[in-house]
Amino acid sequence: MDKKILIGMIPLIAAGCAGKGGESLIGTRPNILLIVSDDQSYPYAGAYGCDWVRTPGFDFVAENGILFNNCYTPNAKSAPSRAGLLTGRYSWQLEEAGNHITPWPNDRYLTLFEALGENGYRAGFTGKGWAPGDPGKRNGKKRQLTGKPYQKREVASPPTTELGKWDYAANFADFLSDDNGEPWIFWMGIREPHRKYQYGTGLSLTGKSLSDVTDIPPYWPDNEEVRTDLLDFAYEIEYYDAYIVKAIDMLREKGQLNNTLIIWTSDNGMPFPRRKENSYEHSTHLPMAMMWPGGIRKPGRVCDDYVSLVDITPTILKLAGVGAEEIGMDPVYGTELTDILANKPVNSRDYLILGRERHDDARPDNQGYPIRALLQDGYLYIHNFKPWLWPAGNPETGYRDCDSSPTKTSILNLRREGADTTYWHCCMGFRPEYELYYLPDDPMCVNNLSDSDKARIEAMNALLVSKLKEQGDPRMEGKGDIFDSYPFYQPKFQDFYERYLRGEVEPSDNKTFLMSDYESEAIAY
Ligand SMILES: [Ca+2]
Repeated sequence: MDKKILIGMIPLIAAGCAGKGGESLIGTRPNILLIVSDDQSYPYAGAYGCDWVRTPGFDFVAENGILFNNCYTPNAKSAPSRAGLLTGRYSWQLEEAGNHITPWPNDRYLTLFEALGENGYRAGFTGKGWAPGDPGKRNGKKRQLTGKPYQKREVASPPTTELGKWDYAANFADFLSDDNGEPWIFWMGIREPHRKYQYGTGLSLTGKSLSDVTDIPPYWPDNEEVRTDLLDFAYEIEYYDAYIVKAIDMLREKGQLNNTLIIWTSDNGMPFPRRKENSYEHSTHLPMAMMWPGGIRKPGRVCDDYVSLVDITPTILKLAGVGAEEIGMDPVYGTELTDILANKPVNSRDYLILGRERHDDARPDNQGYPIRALLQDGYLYIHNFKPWLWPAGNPETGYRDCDSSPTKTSILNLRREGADTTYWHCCMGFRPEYELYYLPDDPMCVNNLSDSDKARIEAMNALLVSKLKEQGDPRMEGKGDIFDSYPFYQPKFQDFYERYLRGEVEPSDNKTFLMSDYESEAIAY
């Protein structure tokens, strides 16, 4: 059957369902506005009670929809996290696309935007889509994994030197004006609060003071550099929030707000040591809110269920009234959330699976840092498969699995000066093979219970392994190192460690990495 005809029939079927119970949202085909910020951890938004990050836009969406208290990404790094969101699959189910800065496999793993774009939805994006990496080809053509680009509109004079160049709202207006009568799906790829930040602008542009910052974790020094860094991070969130307010106003003016599901989240945790790239609470726990005046029942709710970024694709497919495989995608492994939107009793998954393979070019032999983890009943169990590797990357090449920052510099300098090594050990030092944290008591993940609660580890590990086997995770079959064999998408990343030690590359400071991070002396451990 022609798929376009098939999708055209869905609303009739769905209308029948809705008529009986009045509650089902399946097949109602709303427009979808998916807002994905870059590197924003939970709870850094006003709606979560963080009063030094002011987010009227996010708070509005939460107050008029659902605020999710337990949304996590399986993999706390841009490209693999976005790949999971776009396919409804875990990063270890996506071959090369499960790593960072790699090619997306040609003709494989059709994304939600590609599939819906060919089946009755108009799909587009602005800002950062699936990145960084090479999207590869499908049927010989360069792929558009997040739909058609709308990138023409740029900000004439951004308030700091380090903000993204895109005018998200103006590009979204261009997309809306291309209306062809189909429902649409739009990826608002926010560049903030990715590094780097213009130092001190979080103070100079907002009237805040260093004492406004709360909850400095015990693994960072509480000093002026760290507090300034956090306020700069907050400023970038506040900057992009204003663009979403504009986008929502635009939808209202066009009469489309009522029939648009807004999903607002991030791709991974904040770019600070022991956060982004890891599997800890502030690495993987993300802000999320959804609003849909014409769909979400009983708006103004809070949802405490465990929700994963891989749940977004199956949810949107349900709303579109199509199955993944029916429109050419691979099977999805996320859990669809339409019952949560409809305020129906939810008998959902009571655990979340997290993990990672290779992120940046941070170690010898192009090795990653393999982790799998399970979150259940407030406990976070982490299995570090190779505890003999440097978790943040090798010191002699600057710990490249940890973005450069004033906070990182402060931690590195305190060790070099012999003043304090505690922070360095927590953020850069080796880790045990097993970790266990009870998040309600220990959200910073510093009190490892793995030695005192072996029964819990055993039970959690059994569940984790059984689920990963169901997912076909190569690491469960002793084939996990295949992730280290996938090439980076640009030669400059490949064998970086060896080429640097041989003196074949002269790395210089760039947006993400500073030469001052590189350790010139061996570190006794
Ligand atoms: Ca990111």
